Amino acid sequence: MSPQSRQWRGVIEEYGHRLDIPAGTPTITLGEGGTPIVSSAWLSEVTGGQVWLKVEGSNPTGSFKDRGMTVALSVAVGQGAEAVVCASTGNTSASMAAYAARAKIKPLVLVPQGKIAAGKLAQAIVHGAQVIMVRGNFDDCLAMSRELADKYPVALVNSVNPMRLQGQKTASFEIVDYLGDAPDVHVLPTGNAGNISAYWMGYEESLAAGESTKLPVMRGWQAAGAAPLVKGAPIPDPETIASAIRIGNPASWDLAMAAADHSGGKFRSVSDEQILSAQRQLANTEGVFVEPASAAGVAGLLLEAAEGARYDGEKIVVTVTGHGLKDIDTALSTFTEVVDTVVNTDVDEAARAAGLA
Ligand code: AN7
Repeated sequence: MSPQSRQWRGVIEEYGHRLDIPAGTPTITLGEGGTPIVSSAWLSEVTGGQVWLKVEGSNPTGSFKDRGMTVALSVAVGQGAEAVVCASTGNTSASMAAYAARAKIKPLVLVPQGKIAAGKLAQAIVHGAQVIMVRGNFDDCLAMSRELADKYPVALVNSVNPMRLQGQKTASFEIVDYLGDAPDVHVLPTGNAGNISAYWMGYEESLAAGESTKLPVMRGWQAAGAAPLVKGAPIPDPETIASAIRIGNPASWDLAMAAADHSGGKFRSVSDEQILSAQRQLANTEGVFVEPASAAGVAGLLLEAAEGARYDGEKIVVTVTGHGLKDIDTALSTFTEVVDTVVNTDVDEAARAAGLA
């Protein structure tokens, strides 16, 4: 890249000095990170605070997973790995497959059969991953992936690999950079709980480095049918339409609980209906199309506002974690009155159909 270029260079080049990774690690990047922070007049009005959306669907493979995957794959390659494995509800596998293709190593993904959104599965396939469907849920796939990595020459890149959180913490750095300080509240969907743990690490490091003056209250939102962190115990059979967060036994349980406790935050849940409603409202009010799981935080903010919570004078950042195009089947399933107007090649007919004439 030319020296005068102002293009974003990916999280390792931008934040390498703040990442705890082995010296001499090569850089496998697709230019991830540097995602938009979009103000939301709608959510600001509803809550009384100032609300921004951190739009992680703008990452190269369409989700926040790319921040962690650039680091995990770079370190794996630096350590001589020839194959990588992950369990996934979809986005981790899409991201891993892309970075593994770039690193020229073999990607192996374990996913719960029939529970992966079509767009994500397509990504894993097209990037050349070996996709193994498991008759079980995500938690079963993660247990199998861990064991595969223990017994065979394949590196595990789920978020139990600490390199993933190193990469994902950079989202906090970007938010602190944009706002000039940490927000008062940070809201995000929570499944395997790596992301909330990574954000918290990033905010703590920003404070320690003198980049910010405070720590946000961390608010994680789960789907009602898959809310182990709300219940306080693993859920053996998690179920939700938000397939990305259909997880019953989060790997980063302790880190996530510590983030909530130490920040004065907590976990709550929203129903599938609330998630789908928030997804649709966000798309047609703010122009931001996110996948169902990604709308859980927005749904939570709306729920608490409806319960009477006020955030006057406070700054709130809501991470929307993945792109709406990942799962169009679920997005369109909420439309009962399907627009299906067919006209001849006749402008007047089109005008009448559109209500213009
Ligand atoms: C869009 O891809 O776990 O709490 O295997 O895809 O850090 O797990 C995805 C999780 C939120 C939850 N939003 O984040 C996987 C996987 C989206 C996601 C989450 C996921 P974590």
